[in-house]
Amino acid sequence: MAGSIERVTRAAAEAGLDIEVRRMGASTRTADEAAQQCGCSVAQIVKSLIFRGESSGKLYLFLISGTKRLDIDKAASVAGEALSRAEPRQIRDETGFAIGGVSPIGHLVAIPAFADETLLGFDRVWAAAGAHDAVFAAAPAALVDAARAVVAPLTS
Ligand code: 5CA
Repeated sequence: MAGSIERVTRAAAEAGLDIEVRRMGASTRTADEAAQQCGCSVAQIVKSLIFRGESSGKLYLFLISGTKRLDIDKAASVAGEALSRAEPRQIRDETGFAIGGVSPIGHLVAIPAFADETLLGFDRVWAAAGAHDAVFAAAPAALVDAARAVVAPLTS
């Protein structure tokens, strides 16, 4: 998607987050693939999961470690409504990113964001940068701030 990596870079700069986007030249679509390319543990990969509010139709972003599963009840509790998986088309229209490259920052539309508290236990994490082979590293607290994410327990 044209301009999506630039959108991530700009959002980071606006948030005061110093990042270097790396194009790996191989797929980083899944947490396992991203970890392989980054040479880090799967746990240090940040998954940017998009769900849709069943009442409002609005999207929500949940940031969790690559080895964790989102607890849908905990996610619904912080969102304040029941959630279901978002359609790829709505994800693309509102984030500006295709699935596999959804970044925690730089969305086209403001999306309420939440981060699992276990992410803060790492020195450094890696997240998608808007394309299926693009990633950036950050300190988790700085990434959570840049994403304006509310920290909560989101995994089991
Ligand atoms: N680039 C990597 C990590 S840096 C990445 O984006 N991983 S991810 O986990 O955040 O994004 C993949 C996620 O997209 C999957 O975990 C899954 O929850 C979601 N996904 C995959 N296929 C679909 C689909 N058809 N509809 C909605 N969500 C999907």
